[in-house]
Amino acid sequence: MSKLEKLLKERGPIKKIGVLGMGYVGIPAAVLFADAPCFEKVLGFQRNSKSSGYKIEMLNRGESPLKGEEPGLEELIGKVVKAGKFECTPDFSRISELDAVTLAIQTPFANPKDLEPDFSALIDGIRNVGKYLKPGMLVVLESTITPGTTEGMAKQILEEESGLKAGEDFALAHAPERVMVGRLLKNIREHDRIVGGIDKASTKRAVELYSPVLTVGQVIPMSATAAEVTKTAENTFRDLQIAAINQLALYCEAMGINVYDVRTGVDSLKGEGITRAVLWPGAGVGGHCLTKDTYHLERGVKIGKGELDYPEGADSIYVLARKVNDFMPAHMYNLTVAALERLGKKMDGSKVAMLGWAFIKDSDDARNTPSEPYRDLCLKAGASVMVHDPYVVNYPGVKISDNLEEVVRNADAIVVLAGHSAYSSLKADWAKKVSAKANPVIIDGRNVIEPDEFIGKGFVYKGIGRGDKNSHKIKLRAATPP
Ligand code: SAJ
Repeated sequence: MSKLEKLLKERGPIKKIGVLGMGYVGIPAAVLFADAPCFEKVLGFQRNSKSSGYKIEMLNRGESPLKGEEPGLEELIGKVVKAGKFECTPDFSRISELDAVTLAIQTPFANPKDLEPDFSALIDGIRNVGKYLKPGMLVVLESTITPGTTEGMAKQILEEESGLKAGEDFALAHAPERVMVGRLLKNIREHDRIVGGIDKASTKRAVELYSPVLTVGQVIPMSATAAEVTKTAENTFRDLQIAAINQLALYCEAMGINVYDVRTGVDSLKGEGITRAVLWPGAGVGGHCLTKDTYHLERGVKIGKGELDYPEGADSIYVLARKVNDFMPAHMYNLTVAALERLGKKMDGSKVAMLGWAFIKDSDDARNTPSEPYRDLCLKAGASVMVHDPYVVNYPGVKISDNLEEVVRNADAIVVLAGHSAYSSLKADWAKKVSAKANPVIIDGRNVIEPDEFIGKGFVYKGIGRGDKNSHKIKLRAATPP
C-alpha cells in the first residue's frame, strides 16, 4: 500500500468538501455534493470581491445568484442551506478542515493567437488551497485546462504552498465539468464523469467523490492528462463540426442552394458504423467553452514533451475551424450590407435592429457572444443599432431592450443573431408595419423565419446557407428614393 493510500485509509471516507468558485459550474456542483446523504458538509468558497461578493449572502439565504432558467437549482440551494449542509464563505482558511476540495474557476484565454491563457484566477485559487492543504486531502481541478496543467503547474504550486508532495501526502486529479446553461443539475447528474488522477490512489479517491452525485452518468477513470485532453477535444470536435456545416452553408450560398436540404440529405445516411453528427450553421459560435478550448488543446501539444508529426506547413484544422466560426458574424454583416445595397441603401445612416444578444438560444448567457463583433462592424460603418433580447438584461457598454417593437421601429434591417424561441413567431406583417419601410431587410442567422412569408411582403431576405433564396426577386418594390 502506498503512503498516500495509507493516509487516505486513515482519513476514512470523504465527509467534508469544499468548492472554490461560485459560478455556473461551482454552485450546482456544491449543492449536489451537499444533497448526497454520504457527505456531511459542503463549503462554497467565494472571494468577497466587489463584482461577486454579493453571491455569498444570496447563497446563505438559500437563493441562486445565477440568472436565467436553471430547473431545480433554487430549490436545491434552499434545501441544503436549510439543512445546514451547505454554506458559502470567503474564509479560505477553513479549507484545512476538509477532506476534498474542487476548483471550478474560469480559464479564459488572454491571447489565443499566442496561445497564452489567463490562469490568474485559477492560480489564486490553487495557491489558496495549497496554503491550507493537509495530508490525506484530495484536490480536484474541474475547470477546463491546458493538457499537462494538473501534473504540471497545479502540482507545482500546491507543493510549493503546502510543503507536501502530490501523490504521497495528498491526492490530485482532474474531473472536467460538462455542463450547459439551462440544464446544469441535469448535466452533472446524467453525463458520464471523466475522472483523471495523477496516480491510481488519486483517481480512486476522486471516483469516491463523484460517484454519489451521478444518477444516470457513469464515472470514466483515466489519467489526469488524458482527462484534460478528453475535455478540450470534445469541445474542439464540436467546434469543428459546427465549422464544417458553417463552411458548407457558405458554399451553398455561393452555389444558390439551400443548406438545410443538403443537411437533411447528408444526415439521412444511417446504419451501423455510420455516425453523422451534422450540426447547425448559424451567426456564430459564442460562450465560454468552444471559443477557447481549442486553444487549450493546441497549447497542450505545444508545451507537451513529445515531438508532433504533422503535415509540413499545414494549419491545425482545429484552429482553422475557429477562424471559420469566428468569421460568421462578419458574414452576417456582409449579408446585411448586400441586402441594403439591393435597395440602394448603405450601412451608414441605416437603422439595424439586432434580435438576440445571448450566445445561445433561450438563455441570458452572453459570454463571448457573436452578436458583439456584428454590432461593432455595423457601428463602425455608421449604422445606428438597437439590440433586443428577452433574457439578457445587462451587458457592459450595450443597451439591451426587451421591447421588440421599440427595437424594430423604423428599422431598415432586422437581423436575427440568436435563435430565441420568441423569434420563431415573428410575423412579416407586424415587422413591416413597425419598421414603416416599404422594403425592410431581414437577415436570418438562425433559420427561425420562413423566407417566403417575408419576401412576399416586400422584405429583402438573406439567410445563412439559403443560396436558394438570397437573390430572390424583390416584391412590392417601392420606387428607390432619389
Ligand atoms: N452552435 C451552432 N451550431 C450548433 C450548435 C451550437 O452554431 O449546431 C453555437 C451556439 O449558438 C453557441 C455555440 O455554438 O453560440 C456553443 O453552443 P453549445 O451548444 O456548444 O453550448 P456550450 O458552449 O454552452 O456547451 C458546450 C458543450 N460541449 C459539448 O457538447 C461537447 C457542453 O456539453 C459543455 O459542457 C460546454 O460546452 C462546456 O462547459 O464546456
